[in-house]
Amino acid sequence: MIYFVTSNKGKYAEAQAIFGDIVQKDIGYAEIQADTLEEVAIFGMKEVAARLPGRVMIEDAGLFVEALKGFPGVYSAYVQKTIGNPGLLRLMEGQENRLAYFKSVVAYAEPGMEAVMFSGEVHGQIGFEARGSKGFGYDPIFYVGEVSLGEMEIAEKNQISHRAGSMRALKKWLDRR
Ligand code: ITT
Repeated sequence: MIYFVTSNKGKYAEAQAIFGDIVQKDIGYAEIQADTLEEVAIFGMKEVAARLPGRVMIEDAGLFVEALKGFPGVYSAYVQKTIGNPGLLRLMEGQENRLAYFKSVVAYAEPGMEAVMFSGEVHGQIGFEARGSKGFGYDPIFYVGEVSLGEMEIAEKNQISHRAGSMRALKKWLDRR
């Protein structure tokens, strides 16, 4: 049994669709201010592994907008909480370059081993309006082709998403051992 330490139900639902038998643990951990998702994940994993001996995984994700030089990136959670999707759409007003990507970094550890990490990305565009009420976070304003992630069922999002990429890579690694 693997514990997925996250406060985010949407993330958990997506991961569960890939792994099956995982358990959500909403115990929180310190997310340091760092330049990369990898650093945030490594640091978080140290704390989580110490507090929860067993098979554990955590995941850190971010939205990187090209016209905003990668913002909100590692600050995605804070930006979502403060200005939210309407605020990000406002920042993008008048911007022709809508290119953006999501990145996910998952870290996994079990007692007696170094943590391993896997990442995934999905490239798309920031739309001009929010669409759809499925998913969570930035999903309604992130479009792949004509469709926003907020309009996709989990199964559809999991065909293309950053999280599906990182989690499938971890699953493959676990299955091959
Ligand atoms: P944790 O407890 O797992 O940290 P979190 O929601 O804080 O949950 P992150 O720090 O990894 O997760 O996420 C950063 C922000 O990006 C946060 O506001 C998320 O809602 C958003 N986000 C992450 N993955 C997303 C996705 O697949 N679709 C839309 N928004 C996403």
